Amino acid sequence: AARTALIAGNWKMNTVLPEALKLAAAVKDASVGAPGDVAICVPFPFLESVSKVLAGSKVGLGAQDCSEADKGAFTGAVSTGMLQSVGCAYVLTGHSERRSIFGESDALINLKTKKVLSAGLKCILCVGELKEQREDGTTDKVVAAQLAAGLKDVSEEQLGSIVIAYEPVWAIGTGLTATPEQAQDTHAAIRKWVQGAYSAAAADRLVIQYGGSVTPETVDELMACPDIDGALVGGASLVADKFARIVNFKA
Ligand code: G2H
Repeated sequence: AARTALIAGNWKMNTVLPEALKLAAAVKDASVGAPGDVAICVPFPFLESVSKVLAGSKVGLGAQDCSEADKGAFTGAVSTGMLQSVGCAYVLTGHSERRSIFGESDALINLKTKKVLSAGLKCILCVGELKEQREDGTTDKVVAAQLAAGLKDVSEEQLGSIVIAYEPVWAIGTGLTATPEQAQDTHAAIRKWVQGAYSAAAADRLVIQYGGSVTPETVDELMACPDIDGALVGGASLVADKFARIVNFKA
């Protein structure tokens, strides 16, 4: 399928402003000849200034979370309207750290996902199984349930603004990467689920990223898999030369 790859960096809760500006400028330079699309999901306070650094480049700006509400008395929360007004194009939802550390339920993730879509932003919806679930052989079932819940009431048209990030929880920040075969198998299962829930055309268009300890050493073989269309990169996205190599993957 003629899908455009998306390599996205997820900086998580890292950097202070001067570092963020320097790193964003490096990503901008490194992405000039990149084979696919590139985005960076940066901490809220740096969105506006990073957006200025990225102006005129192919690098999209992303946020790591958003509120499920539009506005009002929600101390500490950040709305999709705010994100849009500072130049965001992408928002992550359902990251495993939001699920496990912040206790976000599938129902809340669905509300946030729909809020991102109704704001006209692109949503990177993250799914993935725990180590025990991989060992029990329930990966496909767990991921299907996360997809069904996360995409509840999302139309086929809206699905065009969704990217799925498959991130096996046991591979996140651990240095353990799923083998290309393990990742490919789960990506194929995700595409098959989308085919059943939506259509063959929707499944064919869907960009599915792999996430979990992606490095310059592992990116090429992952990207060579037929159903792996990109990467969501945490740790290695904080190191300018590593991320530069990842965005310039060779498939
Ligand atoms: C998975 C990934 C980015 P890392 O969370 O979302 O992080 O590449 O550090 O495993």
